[in-house]
Amino acid sequence: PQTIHLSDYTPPAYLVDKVELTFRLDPERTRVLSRIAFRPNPESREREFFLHGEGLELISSRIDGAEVTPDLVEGGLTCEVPDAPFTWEAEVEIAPVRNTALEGLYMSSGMYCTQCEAEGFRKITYYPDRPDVMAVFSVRIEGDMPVLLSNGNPVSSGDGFAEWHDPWPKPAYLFALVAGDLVDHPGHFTTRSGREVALNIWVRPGDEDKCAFAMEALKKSMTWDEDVYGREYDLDIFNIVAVDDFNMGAMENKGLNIFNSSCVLASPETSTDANFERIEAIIAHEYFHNWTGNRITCRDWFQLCLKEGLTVYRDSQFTADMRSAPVKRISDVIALRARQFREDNGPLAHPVRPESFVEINNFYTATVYEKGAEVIGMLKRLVGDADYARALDLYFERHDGQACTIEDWLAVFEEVTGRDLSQFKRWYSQAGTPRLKVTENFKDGEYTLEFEQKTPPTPGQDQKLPQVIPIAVGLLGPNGDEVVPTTVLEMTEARQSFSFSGLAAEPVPSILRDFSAPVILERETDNAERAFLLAHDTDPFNKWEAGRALAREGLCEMIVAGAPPDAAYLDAVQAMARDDALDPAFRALALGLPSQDDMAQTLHERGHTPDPQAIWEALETLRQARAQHCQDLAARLHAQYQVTEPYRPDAQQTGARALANAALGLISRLDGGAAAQRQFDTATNMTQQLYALSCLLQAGKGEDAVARFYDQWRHDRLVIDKWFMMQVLHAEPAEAAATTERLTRHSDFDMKNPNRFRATLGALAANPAGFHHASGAGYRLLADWLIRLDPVNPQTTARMCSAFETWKRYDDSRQALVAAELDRVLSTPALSRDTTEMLSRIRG
Ligand code: DPP
Ligand code: ZN
Repeated sequence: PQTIHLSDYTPPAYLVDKVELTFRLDPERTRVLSRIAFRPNPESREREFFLHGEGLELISSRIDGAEVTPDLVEGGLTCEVPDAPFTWEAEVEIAPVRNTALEGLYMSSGMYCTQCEAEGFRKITYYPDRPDVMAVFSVRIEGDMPVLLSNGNPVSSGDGFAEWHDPWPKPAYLFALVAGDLVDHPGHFTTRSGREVALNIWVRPGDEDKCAFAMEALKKSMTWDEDVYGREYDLDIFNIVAVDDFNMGAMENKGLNIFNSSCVLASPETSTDANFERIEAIIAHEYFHNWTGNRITCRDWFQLCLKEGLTVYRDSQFTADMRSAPVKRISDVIALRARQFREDNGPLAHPVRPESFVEINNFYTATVYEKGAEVIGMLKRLVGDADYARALDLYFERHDGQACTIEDWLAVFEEVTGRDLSQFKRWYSQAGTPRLKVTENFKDGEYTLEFEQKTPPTPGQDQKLPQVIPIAVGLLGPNGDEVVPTTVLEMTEARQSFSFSGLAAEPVPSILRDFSAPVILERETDNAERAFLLAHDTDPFNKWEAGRALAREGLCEMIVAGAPPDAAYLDAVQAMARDDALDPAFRALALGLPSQDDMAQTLHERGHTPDPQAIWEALETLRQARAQHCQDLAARLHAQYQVTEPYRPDAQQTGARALANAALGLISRLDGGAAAQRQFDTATNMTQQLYALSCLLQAGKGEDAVARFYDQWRHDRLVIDKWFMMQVLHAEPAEAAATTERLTRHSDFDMKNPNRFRATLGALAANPAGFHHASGAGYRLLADWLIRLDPVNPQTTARMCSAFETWKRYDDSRQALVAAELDRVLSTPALSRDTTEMLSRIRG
């Protein structure tokens, strides 16, 4: 397959002024008629006329009304065209019902829907399917479905047809069409300049009672974007549709967002608090794309972080404002380390703005999204809130209606602040997580921190240059008082010192507050100091971080040296959990332990070969010790934080339930599951029910609950996904592969549904001791399923390959087992471009 390079970018040869599409819907033979006004691009000297197209049957084509016979070539067609503006017309036939890849126009539970990002529109008709070609679309849909939707505003509709017009020029990846037997949850919003907007959430009949929360989240998002970024909505109608079969979480199509039903449908009985929070964030994310993504889009797919990094950053600000900022920050860092640091330290490492790809779908990654958002957070910290706001205003004003680059983005910051951001730009071009080593020195009242930064080599990048690192630091005095409040040090050199003078005694530093940069901090310190910071740090992130470090050090000692659980950690965590002045949500997070994968990363980082079984056992031992140590406290917390008011998925109740559940986790280690069984039997919401189920599975007492859970929820696809997932996640290491295999034979298992596939095989990858079991059964089972799914749905298959990305951390025997599986999948005839690229990069 062909590799595409950023450096090869050239502007499009032809621009599009206007697109008119007619769809005659039919599951096997949908006809798509296109009428497209082209003109030569004055900015390009290229005159070859090329249209992308994949899997299309061309019925007829005309230029300015005259029949033509184009050359059908690999990936599209070419044709002789006039050296002046002209009209292209084509009729093609496609078969949505046979489209299992879920890209382009496909069918899901009897409805038609589309997914065009990144390159799905070329599966609908011939078109210059690249984001820098923006055009105004009019769409006519013909079909015997009650609801017919497309982008923009409704123009007219009647028996078996509907017409839509989108006045805002857009790239083809934002095109959408939905047709089906859907019911509407309506709403309404008045923008601050007085535009009346009809809001709708469209779902399959039976799901209409699960839309209210998403509707409220949408209204909050619309208000927030006006208040915080000054951005108003720009059409008369905003539609959201829930679809059961969807490769991603959701898609920001102009005026017609399409959502994976798991990211929009919510009710207390069927959704956990975590589901509610995620739905609120994704509704916001897709809505915010209307400005950061749609009105201003990307010039090419290498610039994906321009819209995704910024939009993730915006949705994290939104969640911080709606809920608790510290809790959001801590949760984001946990996720960043789990997914992005893991990616950045393995064979799939790539810059926030990649320089080449084979299949762009493989670059919707934690690096582009989450590290891309971190880069924006750093930029804001460096320039300050006021200049950030000015730069964003200039960005929207200057680039509205354009397809832009990272250079355009940084230029508005340079202009507003007068700063030179050329060194900062390395965050976009250098892959890998910088290691930040710090040493300290105290003499005559002067305290000096010396930092050294180093980024390890990553594929294709041996040498790294120093990056700009904003390091937020505060200093605490020996009695725990803060003697120097948070200050942002701006590190630009490979090695650099910063001094604080006039200190009465040697302070304790709190470094990288609020996780001010996505780096790995390396500092020699001891558990006494970590316990001191856990008790006294005023920065909530670093307070949590201190507890996390204590746990991690204790676990390392247990795994590497066979030490018993660390008493200092047990005391410190108990003192923290007991402190009712602290936010319950924070305490629940601080009661969390590093994940198995986190420990494997840490051990590998320190030169040890991680043993997944030993990591699992150490975590089990520590959990058991903690349960014993906190026995009375756990019973008190579980009782005290029961919510008695009617269910609300807000930060306050969510925090209380999280702490009560954490306490139940401790209790279940000692009572053989009795309390968990009571909670399971009496639960009034999914947060309680699912957590109780997980405790029962953990205690080896899940059999009855698993059966009852299935009977209760067999009619609800999204809840049954949880049922599949829980059993795999909590299977003992030696049984995980067999449990997964058994579930793939269950009549409700359906590999064509990405949610179900991920709930089952993805859960195996998320059970590290099971997946990496020395028998190799986990590797073999996943490889079998990659081979099966690849011809059906390459995108979801390719995503799942990252389960193998850490394989070189492990021992020779595991490496040999993985290598054999990777080679077996790679040698499968007709393996997709998506999966081939992923596995070749992982294989190395
Ligand atoms: N739908 C995906 C997202 O919103 C891709 N744009 O991030
Ligand atoms: Zn996005």
